[in-house]
Amino acid sequence: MKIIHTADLHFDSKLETNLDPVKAKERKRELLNTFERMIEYAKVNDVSVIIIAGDMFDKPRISIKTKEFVLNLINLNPEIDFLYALGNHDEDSFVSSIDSIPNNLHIFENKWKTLNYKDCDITGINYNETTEKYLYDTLYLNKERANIVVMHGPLGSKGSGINVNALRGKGINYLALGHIHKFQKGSIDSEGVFVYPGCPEGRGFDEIGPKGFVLLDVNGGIVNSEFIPFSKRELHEIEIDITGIDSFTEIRKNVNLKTNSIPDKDMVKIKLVGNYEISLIKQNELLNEYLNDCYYFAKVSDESKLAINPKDYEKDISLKGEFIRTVLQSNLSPEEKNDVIEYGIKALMKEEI
Ligand SMILES: [Mn+2]
Repeated sequence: MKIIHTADLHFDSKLETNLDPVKAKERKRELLNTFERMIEYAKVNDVSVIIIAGDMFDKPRISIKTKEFVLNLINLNPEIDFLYALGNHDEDSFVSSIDSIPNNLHIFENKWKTLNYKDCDITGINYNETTEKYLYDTLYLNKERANIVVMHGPLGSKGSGINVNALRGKGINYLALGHIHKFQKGSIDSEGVFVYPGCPEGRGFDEIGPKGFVLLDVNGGIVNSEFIPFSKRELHEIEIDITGIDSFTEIRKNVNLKTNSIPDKDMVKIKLVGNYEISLIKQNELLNEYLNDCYYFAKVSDESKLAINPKDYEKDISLKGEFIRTVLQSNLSPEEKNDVIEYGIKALMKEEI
């Protein structure tokens, strides 16, 4: 029996931190399209259950379009069971706004509920302030069976998250979690693992790297699981050390070397780091435009620092030398000194600030 474990779809996320309104709208649709593709994958690969371990939506208010889209997909695929545990972003507005809940949509509640399938039992609960008080003491599984347990929350100790230690010896083979947006797998005890599938699509540069879902194969009481990269686009953060680099052309050459394997449909953030010489003219805006021509979206974040050796300016009688000495002797913090020197030098060189 095959099962998909997904979570943190966050439909209707704003997505406007980086993207312009047109692309943000497009990306919002892509989140839904990826869910639809996941269902197609399920049909083609004989998957009979899709577990959604919370945060299907992003906020209490769900647009009618999104609600209809999701409900239609569930209704049009009666051969697949959708098992849904509420997450901290879900509240219950989706569930309470449905006139008739599809037969193949099973929503977990504030007490443990088990669904029995041919090869395994799937048991879930909505993790929240109320249920965390009793969920450990009320979980009883049939240890003769393969057991999958579903919840949404961070790892932690009792009272501040899901306490994996308190779930040892309960007979869990696979704990299907949601909340952490990056794929993560660890062991509970000799019998079982806990898994966060991560979100199916990265939404910002705090969600970089491969995104997808986990495919479970339950056979003869054994649960095997595998992360399947599935996102339409991937977000990348690439560090470029500009220490010792003396021209914009060379910066761009280094950027090209480090990004040439990234597909143009992806999103790229270039982080400039290191200590650069005063003589370097960086042209970050030009780099930004160049990259945006190469990728769906790109941005340059400049965290490099000016390399200043005070000794070089001890005897420099030029205005530049005088200026740098004054700043270095001031009471400013090292970061402020760096910024003041950088802007000052640029002004002295009649550059754009
Ligand atoms: Mn989430």
